[in-house]
Amino acid sequence: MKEFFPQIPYVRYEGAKSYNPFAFRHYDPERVILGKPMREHLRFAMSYWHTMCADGTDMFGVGTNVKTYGESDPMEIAKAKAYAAFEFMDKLSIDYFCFHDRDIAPEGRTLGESCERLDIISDLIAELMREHSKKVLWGTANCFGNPRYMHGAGTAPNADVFAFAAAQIKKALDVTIKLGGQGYVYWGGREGYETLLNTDMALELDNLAFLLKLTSDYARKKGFRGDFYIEPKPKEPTKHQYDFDAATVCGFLAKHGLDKDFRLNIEANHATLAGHTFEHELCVARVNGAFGSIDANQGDMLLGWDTDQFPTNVYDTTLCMLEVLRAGGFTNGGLNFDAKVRRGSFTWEDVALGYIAGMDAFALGLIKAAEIIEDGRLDTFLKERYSSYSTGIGKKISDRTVTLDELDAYARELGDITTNISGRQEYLESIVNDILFGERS
Ligand code: XUL
Ligand code: CO
Repeated sequence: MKEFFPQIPYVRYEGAKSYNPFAFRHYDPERVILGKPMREHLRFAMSYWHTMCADGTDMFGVGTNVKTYGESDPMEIAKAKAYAAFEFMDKLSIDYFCFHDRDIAPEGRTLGESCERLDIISDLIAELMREHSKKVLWGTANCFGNPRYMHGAGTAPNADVFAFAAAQIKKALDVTIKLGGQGYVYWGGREGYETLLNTDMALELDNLAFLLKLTSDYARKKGFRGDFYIEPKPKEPTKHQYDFDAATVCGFLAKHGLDKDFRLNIEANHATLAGHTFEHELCVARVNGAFGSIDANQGDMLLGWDTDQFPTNVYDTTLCMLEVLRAGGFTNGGLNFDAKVRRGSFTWEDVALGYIAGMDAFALGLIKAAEIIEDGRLDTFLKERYSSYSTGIGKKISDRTVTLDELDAYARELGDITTNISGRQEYLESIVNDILFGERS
């Protein structure tokens, strides 16, 4: 078997003191944290599009890491890419991958030809998955790249485009099911608008919901038992993306009766583009019963677009993993590295080093989040802060047994309120610092 990446060794855990760049310093897959091995907590996935396809092309220049794998015919490239993908996952100890239909097989001249190509490549991928013991975290359809989707897919003003998108998603679901995918993501690539002057928002949103319903019902009928995820993003490529953020998506799902069957795939960089923290989006998902999966990356706070950088900020990964633990951990979801190396990091070694950095950052995040929970000071503070709801009038409010007249009478007796206590934000932030960097850590 041809080796595609002789320059990348099999990456193993060597401990925090290791200076070997091709070693994990923190990700020790079998280490048990809060009763579960790290590998099961983190469920790392490789993104096929960034890792195997994206070559660094930007609007100012061509690719810097050409990803044709020694082939020139598009189907031969797709096959070689599949072999390369499994070698890469093996070397990085990654158990899952995520893909768009068009990442794994090139689009044909007709929908029929595209589907045939998908059949051929997904047969090969199924075989490689068995051989290498890899699993699909989620699949999806690229309904944004082809020019036909210039005005959107489910929200297109052209009914032919809606029909094409529905058919494309149907096939992407077939392939995801065939590969045993544990989830299916809908990222509304161009589901949004550039100007309201040419947009019928009500019609577009209703059509989008109908597309989700039609296709998700189809998958359930075909026996798909995994999760459907919506991936919120506020802008880019369109000026306004309908799936703006977690709260907007939860409202949309509830309005259209889709909330029972859909969860969220939260992406760090999308959260910050929406003006939220990563942990805020995860918390909104959790409290709405919609926590599902994560696209792990980080943005650049000085830039206004989706830079999809490998996540290295341990403060953020810690607060993220705290949310994941509070949500009870992943079920079908996991941490998909929707991340790419910078254009100047143009070698395959850089791609491997990017993954190592990201996996170690999340391993550290998990370790530190578990320490925060075991330390208990944050949880105790939180419980105490709301303790007025456990007794007296607060208990009646909690039990929903109080009447407005009762509250009125009670409030009149209060005089001025003297029972507020400090929020202690600075102290709480210092606890997090102690756990991350303090002497005891
Ligand atoms: C785009 C993005 C996508 C989705 C899958 O910003 O995040 O790659 O994750 O379509
Ligand atoms: Co993403």
